[in-house]
Amino acid sequence: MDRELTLEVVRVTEVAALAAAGWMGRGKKNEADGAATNAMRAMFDTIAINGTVVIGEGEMDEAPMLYIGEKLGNSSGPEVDVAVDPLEGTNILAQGLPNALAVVAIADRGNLLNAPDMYMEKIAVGPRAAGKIHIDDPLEKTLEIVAKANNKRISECTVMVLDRERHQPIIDAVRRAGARVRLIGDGDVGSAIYTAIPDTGVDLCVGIGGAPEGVIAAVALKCLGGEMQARLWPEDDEDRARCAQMGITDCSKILFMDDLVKGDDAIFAATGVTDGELLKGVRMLGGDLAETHSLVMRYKNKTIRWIKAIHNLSCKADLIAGTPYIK
Ligand code: VTB
Repeated sequence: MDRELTLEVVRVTEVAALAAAGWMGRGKKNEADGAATNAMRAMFDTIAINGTVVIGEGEMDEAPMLYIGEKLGNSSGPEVDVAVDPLEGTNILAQGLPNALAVVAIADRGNLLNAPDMYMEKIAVGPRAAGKIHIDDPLEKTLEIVAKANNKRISECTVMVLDRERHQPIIDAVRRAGARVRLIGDGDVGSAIYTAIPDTGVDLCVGIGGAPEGVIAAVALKCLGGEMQARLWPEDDEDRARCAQMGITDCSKILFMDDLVKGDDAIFAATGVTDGELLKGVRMLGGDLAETHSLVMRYKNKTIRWIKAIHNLSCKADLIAGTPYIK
C-alpha cells in the first residue's frame, strides 16, 4: 500500500464524523449512522484503491451500503480489505455523550479477519504488557502481569469494561483483585485503543463486545504495538452457521493478533465525533467552518499522526447532504 493512502483514509473518517456530528444529541441514531455511512461511501470512491468491505454495516441484504463484500474505491489502486465503522457509538452520539468515533481500517487483501456481526470475547493491553498476557488466564493473574508491565500497583490500574449485565463476573473479579473499574456505555474500539495510549490511564480492556469492532481495534493496536486476543462468542446455531459461511469452522479458537490482522502493513484512522479521551469531537466554529481531530497510523512505518483540520462545510455539502446543519 502507498503511504499516501494514510492521508486519504483520514479524509474518509473526517467526512463521516462531520456528517454524523450534525445529528449529535437529536435522539436519532439511525439517521446519524446513515449520514456517516453515506459520507464515508462517497469519499471512498474518490480514493485510488480496489477495496472490498470485509467488516461493514451488515450483510448485503441488510445494509444499503458499506455492506460486507461491497467494492470500494476508484478501482485504480491496490487490492485492499476495508473495515468500517462509520459511527462507533450510535447511541452515545444520539444522546450527545462522549466518545463517539468514525473509524476505518485497511490492510492488503485477505489480511483482515472476516468476522460476522456477532459477539466476541476480547482482552486488550498496551505495548508494555503485549506478549505477556493470555485470554484464558484468570483476571487476577492478568492484572498482576499488566500492573508489573506498566510499573504500577494493581490498586492503581484501571480496567475498562462495557456496562453490561454479562460483565458482572468480570467487574467482581477486577474489584476483588484490587484494581479499579471504569464502565462505559458503548465504544469498545476506543477503550481497546486507550490501553496503548498512556495518558488515558487505562491499563486493560476486557469483556464481550462486537466482533467487527474487535477486528478494527486490533488494527489500531497492531499499529500502536499493543495486543488484543479474542474469541468469537456465538449465541446460537445461527451464529455458528454464519461463522462457517465466512470460513470459520472452529468458533472456539483463540484469535491472536495474526489471526485478526495479518501481514506487515495496515492503516487505521479515527476521527472524533463527540469529545472523548482519544480525540476531541467535531467543533462547529461558525461561518460554515468545522474543526475535526483525527488519529491516523500505519503499521509499516509506525508513525502515529494526530491531525487537526478545519473544513469549510460549503465545499463538502454534496458529501454530507441530508445532515441537519447543511441547507
Ligand atoms: C460494543 C460497543 C459498540 O456494540 O462492541 C457493543 O463497543 C456490543 O454489543 O459501540 P451490545 O451493545 O449488544 O453489548 C456497540 O454498542 C455498537 O456497535
